[in-house]
Amino acid sequence: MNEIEIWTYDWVPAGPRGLVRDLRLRWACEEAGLPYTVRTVPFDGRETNHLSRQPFGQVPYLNDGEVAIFESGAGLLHLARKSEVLMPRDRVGESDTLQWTIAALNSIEMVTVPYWFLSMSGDADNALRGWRDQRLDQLEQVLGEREWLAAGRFTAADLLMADVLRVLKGSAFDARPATAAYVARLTSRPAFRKVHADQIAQFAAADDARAAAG
Ligand SMILES: N[C@@H](CCC(=O)N[C@@H](CS)C(=O)NCC(=O)O)C(=O)O
Repeated sequence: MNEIEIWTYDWVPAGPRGLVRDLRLRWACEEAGLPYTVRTVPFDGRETNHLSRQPFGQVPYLNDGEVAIFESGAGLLHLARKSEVLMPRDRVGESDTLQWTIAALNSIEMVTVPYWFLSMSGDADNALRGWRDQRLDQLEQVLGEREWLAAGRFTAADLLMADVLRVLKGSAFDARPATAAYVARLTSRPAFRKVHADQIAQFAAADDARAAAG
């Protein structure tokens, strides 16, 4: 029996397919060889229908035996504690992985998502542009000097950073070749390609179910 259950929506519109953050957890399980099952909660009514499991009405969340955890970063670190593939067991390698995992969320995604949101809301050249570009330039420096963010090898930190970065438009990568190569390298991994295809196929199949239900 697969104890790990990764929860996502039963359907999403076309735009976010391939980008829903359950992909982070699926990807980690695939890399680590951890068996998992994907389960779904209705997208319709998401504001209230699973607040007891995710207090913001979002996905993903994860069950693993007695553990019930939300926030994709927390779920990822939970999985990383189960497999050395995702996080080294030595203190230095582990802390390196932890710091870069948090950096992906709290130094990069914390500006890329609000920047994207303002862009989508019609403010293409918004006030967050300078802040975002500064962070990406600083990361470009780092990635110009190393293949992996932490511990000298693939870890959960790379998985998360690549997932945060891959949503950026091509122009963000134009003058940042190390970042572009890094994202290309990570997203060409077989585990990523599998879960990306799986997520898109799952939501496409849900189109048929919705159509049948009228
Ligand atoms: N900080 C949360 C963000 C989760 C999040 O933004 N989830 C999106 C899907 S990727 C969602 O559920 N959006 C629907 C909504 O906010 O109503 C995490 O990393 O888990």
